[in-house]
Amino acid sequence: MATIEPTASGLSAHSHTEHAGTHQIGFIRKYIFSTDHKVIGIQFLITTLLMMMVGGALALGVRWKLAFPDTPMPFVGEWLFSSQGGQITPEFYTMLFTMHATVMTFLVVIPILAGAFGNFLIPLMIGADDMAFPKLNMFSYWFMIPAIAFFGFSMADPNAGPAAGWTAYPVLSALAESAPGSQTAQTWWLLGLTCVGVSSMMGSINYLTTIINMRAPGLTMFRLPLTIWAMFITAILQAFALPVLTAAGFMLLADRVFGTCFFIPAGIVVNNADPTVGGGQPLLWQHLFWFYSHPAVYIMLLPAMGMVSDMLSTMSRKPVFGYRPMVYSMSAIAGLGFLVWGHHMFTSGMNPMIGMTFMVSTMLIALPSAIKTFNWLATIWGGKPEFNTVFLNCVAFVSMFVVGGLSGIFMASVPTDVYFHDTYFIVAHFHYVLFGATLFGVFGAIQYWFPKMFARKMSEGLGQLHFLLTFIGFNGTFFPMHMLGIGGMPRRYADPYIHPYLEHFLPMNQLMTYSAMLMGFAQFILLFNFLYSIKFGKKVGRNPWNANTLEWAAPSPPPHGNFDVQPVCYHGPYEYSHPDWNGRDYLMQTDESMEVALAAEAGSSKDQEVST
Ligand code: HEM
Ligand SMILES: [Cu+2]
Repeated sequence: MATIEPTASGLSAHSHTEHAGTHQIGFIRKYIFSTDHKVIGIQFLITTLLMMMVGGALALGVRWKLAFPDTPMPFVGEWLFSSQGGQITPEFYTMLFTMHATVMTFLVVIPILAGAFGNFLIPLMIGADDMAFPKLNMFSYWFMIPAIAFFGFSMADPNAGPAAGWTAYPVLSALAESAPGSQTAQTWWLLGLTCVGVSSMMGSINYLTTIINMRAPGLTMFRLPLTIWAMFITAILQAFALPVLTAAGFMLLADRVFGTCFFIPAGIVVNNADPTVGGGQPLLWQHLFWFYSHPAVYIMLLPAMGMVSDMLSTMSRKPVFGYRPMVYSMSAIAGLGFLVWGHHMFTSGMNPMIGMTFMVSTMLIALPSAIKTFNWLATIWGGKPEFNTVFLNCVAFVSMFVVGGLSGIFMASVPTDVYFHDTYFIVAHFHYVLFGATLFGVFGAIQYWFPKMFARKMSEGLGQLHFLLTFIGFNGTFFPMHMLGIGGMPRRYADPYIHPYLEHFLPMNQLMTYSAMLMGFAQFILLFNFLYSIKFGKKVGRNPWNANTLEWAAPSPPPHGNFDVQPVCYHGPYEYSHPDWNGRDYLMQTDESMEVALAAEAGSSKDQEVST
């Protein structure tokens, strides 16, 4: 694409020297302890995709127990539970759901959005040569490794893994005697959580500084693509909410290790141990945990919302409908997100007046969420979408988000939540938002930005096959959970069928498990497609989607320092299909006008296209 003249401006000289420099540094500095945001982004991406497989395997363990409670677990059952005839024990089941949620939340969804895509995209989309603090960036990736190790130790603990769920409510999580896994496993778990927290914190400071300070000339805040707005707002959420969780995690660690009693009340007796001295407040943990973890659900969603907005616009060849309302509604979601944490605690015995306040503030979030949904639909409406993998995944994002958002409103309302709380209804809800929305957005984003990472496209056929199987498997697994929840099936029970009123749910649970297996299998297609296409995908140039944002003006893959010419930004990111245009339907942010763009295109030498 010849939209930039390869004149030697100040930056191009600078980036060429840097580029030359990278050839001299060795393999280890270049690919392992790299400070290049793109390498770090790809490191995050590959690590999180592998963690997704781990988290998926743990989930299949949970599903196995619920569908075939009396059958030995395949592959590992005989080895792990030889004394139980190969059947999953209740302690192991508890570890499975705790670690599944932990891995998926802290090692997959959060780092794949902020870590992988945030890192890869932010400097490229704002026309910068790297992050503001490249070394900090490198540390933010390397802090994930002890996190993975600590969570791994926690899982492999001989006393059974952590037993308190991903929410780690005390006193279960605070008293070592309270459950087999609450001994050392829970301590490892808290250390893992701390490392994840430090990693994210370093990332968020870096993102904020980079976006505020390093935008290309002409790239005003209201010319930023929505992906960057979303990353920016997410980084603010992280910077303000995360310290609360990290501090709470330290306090809980102190309760376990140094005998403090922040969360332990007096006089509790568990497993015949001496009564606790206490004086602390278990509810304090719930407040601190959810003060972070409600905003965290937006940390797990907003970046995907931003990326989907950009992808839908490009794929539909239309501007995003209502750009500024999109920015304002993301800000509103984030701002309100700090006021609603109590909706996770309606059944904790809180004063009904407070419950009412949290209920109203939670319902208010539905407004900006609805604005975004209608804007996505209006973006597609009247466009000329190509039904490719990217588009299909984005449409799945929007529709699954609607399902998840609507079940959220049921739970936001105190009278219904008192019934639904801790049933499978809530499990349905958060999987629709976290998997149905976020991960479909991520699958689209992988396909969409892959050509920038590796100068090749991923296979479209495999991409659509992966989408189709995942979509069917996903809905087969999670939709019935609404019915189980309404039917009163509690979450986190190793053997729900001891209650006769749940026996008739067994066949439905089996259907869900078969669907989950299908979905798990489909992820191998994604992994194969990803790895295969790095080497054998179809070669493409700088801008294979005819998109407008700055990253598509850089060479593919971008060298160290990113751009061959300092990008200058002339307008917003969504200039598509203007009725007055002839010749082509998009105008890149670096194109001064359509005339200049077409002239540059005509004057470009062919080898420039190929050399990218
Ligand atoms: C319209 C938007 C939403 C509303 C009204 C809403 C409402 C709620 C409520 C009231 C609960 C607590 C239910 C209970 O404990 O009984 C809840 C739980 C949850 N929500 Fe949402 N939600 C919304 C969007 C989201 C989004 C966007 C995500 C993630 C991306 C999300 C993830 C979760 C998770 C993970 C839980 C469960 C936490 C747990 O107990 O393990 N929600 N939601
Ligand atoms: Cu919440």
